[in-house]
Amino acid sequence: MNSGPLRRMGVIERFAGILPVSDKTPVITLLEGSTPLIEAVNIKKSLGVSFDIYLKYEGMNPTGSFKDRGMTVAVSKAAEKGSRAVICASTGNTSASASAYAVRGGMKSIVVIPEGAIALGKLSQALIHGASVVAVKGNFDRCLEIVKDICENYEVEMVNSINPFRIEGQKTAAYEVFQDLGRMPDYQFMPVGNAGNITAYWKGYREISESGGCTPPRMMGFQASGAAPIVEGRVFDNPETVATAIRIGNPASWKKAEEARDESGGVIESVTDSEILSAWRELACLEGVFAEPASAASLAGLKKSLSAGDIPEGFDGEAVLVLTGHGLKDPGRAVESVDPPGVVEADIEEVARAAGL
Ligand code: AN7
Repeated sequence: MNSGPLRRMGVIERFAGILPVSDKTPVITLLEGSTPLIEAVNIKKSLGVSFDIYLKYEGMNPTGSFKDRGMTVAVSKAAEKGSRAVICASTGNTSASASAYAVRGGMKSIVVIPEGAIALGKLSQALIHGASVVAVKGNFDRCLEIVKDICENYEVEMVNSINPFRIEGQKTAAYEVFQDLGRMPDYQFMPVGNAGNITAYWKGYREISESGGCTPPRMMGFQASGAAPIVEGRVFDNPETVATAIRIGNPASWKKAEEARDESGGVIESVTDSEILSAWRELACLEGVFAEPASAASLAGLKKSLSAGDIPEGFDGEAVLVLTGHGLKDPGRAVESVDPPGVVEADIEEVARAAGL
């Protein structure tokens, strides 16, 4: 047994060799990355499949989502060039991450969010970190247009995923999956919103495959059916879904997501809100993993692919489901979706009876 404490590394330190950083880059980190890859034995059993399913639990990042991987690189590069402020449009998680990393880097952060459309946990993070939070009477897509315009006119660094450093940081998740499995998975299922993450994973897997000669996974991306621009090939002017994280009608990395799909032999499909919510409950009740609703689009997508026959009968390889954000981001929805707890007198017998003992 190792007697010393295990020292945790952030993404930049762990993956310096594959990131656009140098000795001159100040490392702004909260020790993100190195998230668990959890084998989903109960889901495997309940689906009755012969392949192995792994959950890449990105909710275990410092601010509770995968955004931290890209944010450490984007904010460190902004610090390297002397930026004083960062800005993003966000459905919530990017704003939480940007505001936390800006604090670490001694920068101001500005987050532009759609009014009333982000989960409370995410809003609370941006606010407590001291970001300038601006709620716009419009959806995410409008927020992103405004942020792009602001960046052309003011001295402020854009940290949405159109910032290439975000993609570089996020690709490290593909390296972790590869290292933890000891091989490439055959399929990867994940939610798609602005499509930065599928772009980033594909970049990571492609790099690994080019240097090692192994076949990268099929990228299986899933949008919510009320916000499915890539699936339907049209901008959604009024995207709607319970999965507010992916309530996006005009994804910034649309073309790159299509490339990831086509080059990997994957699909980008849609899943309904009710499919998302039942997958979300299964993750919690079968595996003990509490992810946010948008994350559950990956399991909903796996179930859809199985019933569509997109996975060959008897396939016995490996599938990774990316769980992009933590369930505690949106506790209100969890409480709403189940029966409230029973209330009894403070009496041992009443408590035991109510508990079904
Ligand atoms: C939990 O925070 O777009 O396809 O502004 O928070 O890379 O956009 C969040 C997106 C999936 C989709 N799961 O990722 C934002 C934002 C969760 C998310 C996505 C998001 P992309």
